[in-house]
Amino acid sequence: MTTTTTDGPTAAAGQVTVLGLGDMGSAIARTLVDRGYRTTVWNRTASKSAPLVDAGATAAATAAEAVAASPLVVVCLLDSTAVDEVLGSVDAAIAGKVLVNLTSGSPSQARANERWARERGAEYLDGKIMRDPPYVGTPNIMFPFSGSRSAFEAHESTLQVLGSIAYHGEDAGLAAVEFMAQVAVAYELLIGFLHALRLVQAEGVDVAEFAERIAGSVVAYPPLLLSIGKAVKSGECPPDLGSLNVQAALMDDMISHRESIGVEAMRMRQVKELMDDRIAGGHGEQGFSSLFELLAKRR
Ligand code: FVH
Repeated sequence: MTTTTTDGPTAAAGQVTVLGLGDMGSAIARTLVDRGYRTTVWNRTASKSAPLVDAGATAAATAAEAVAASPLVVVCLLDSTAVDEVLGSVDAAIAGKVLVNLTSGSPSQARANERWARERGAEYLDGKIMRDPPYVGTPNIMFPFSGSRSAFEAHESTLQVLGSIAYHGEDAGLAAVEFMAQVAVAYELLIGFLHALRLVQAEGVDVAEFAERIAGSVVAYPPLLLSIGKAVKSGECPPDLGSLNVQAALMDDMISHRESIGVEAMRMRQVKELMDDRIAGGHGEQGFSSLFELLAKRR
């Protein structure tokens, strides 16, 4: 995987089309206009192109007309259903273009889009967006890409204008794999955090002050994440937060404490069940990382 960060203003900027002018598509188009790209825009609700036209973009009447205007076509729509509808209306006009789809979606949708583009003589890059619209055009937003390597290399300097970028490989689904996994970690962490807030609030502790303390203690997590990654890769799972035997002894207290103050304990019960399963299998001396072994069969 290669990672690069945002460039400064581009002197000899090219032509780019942006399909989709929601919050994110508009931020992308605005950034391209500001960096000197001749930018053609299209949106289902045509009125959303007005601010961009005022800024210097050209509005096209149809998606196919917009695609015809530029060698590089960036798509940023709500979801894969919208992408299918818009690309369906573009169809053969995509021939000879590089199609960059930044719409959130699954690896299989990305691979299907790659086939769709290839069958029509276009190159395909799938990209995902790892932060909010205000960060577009800064190094503080990450865009993982996958798909055509030649398309990525040819348009790398333009893609860098949008933020920090990383190329994950020729399999078009890999950017979505990265996106789905990163988003999953965020949601798992945040739902755990919300449970903890509920817990401290039920005990009369100030939630905002607790949040400040947690913000301070999460700096200890990166080394733990790295060691768990190594443990899972090697299959050797030494004690990390202690052995599972020691960790499991705490779980009943964690669960009964939550239940006694009316806080939902489902997630802690799930963790305990996994620990008990590993211990019953003779792995009680291993660490938390060894729960990984149980996660595939529970799909
Ligand atoms: N906004 C964010 O913070 C997040 C950050 C992380 C990545 N996401 C993804 O970016 C994609 C676009 O999100 P968005 O914020 O621009 O979304 P909206 O502002 O709701 O705009 C949606 C655009 O999609 C168009 N659209 C929807 N359905 C259709 C359709 N059937 N045919 C044609 N266009 C369609 C919509 O058009 P209109 O309603 O204005 O006519 C907007 O252009 C998304 O994948 C996020 O997950 C953003």
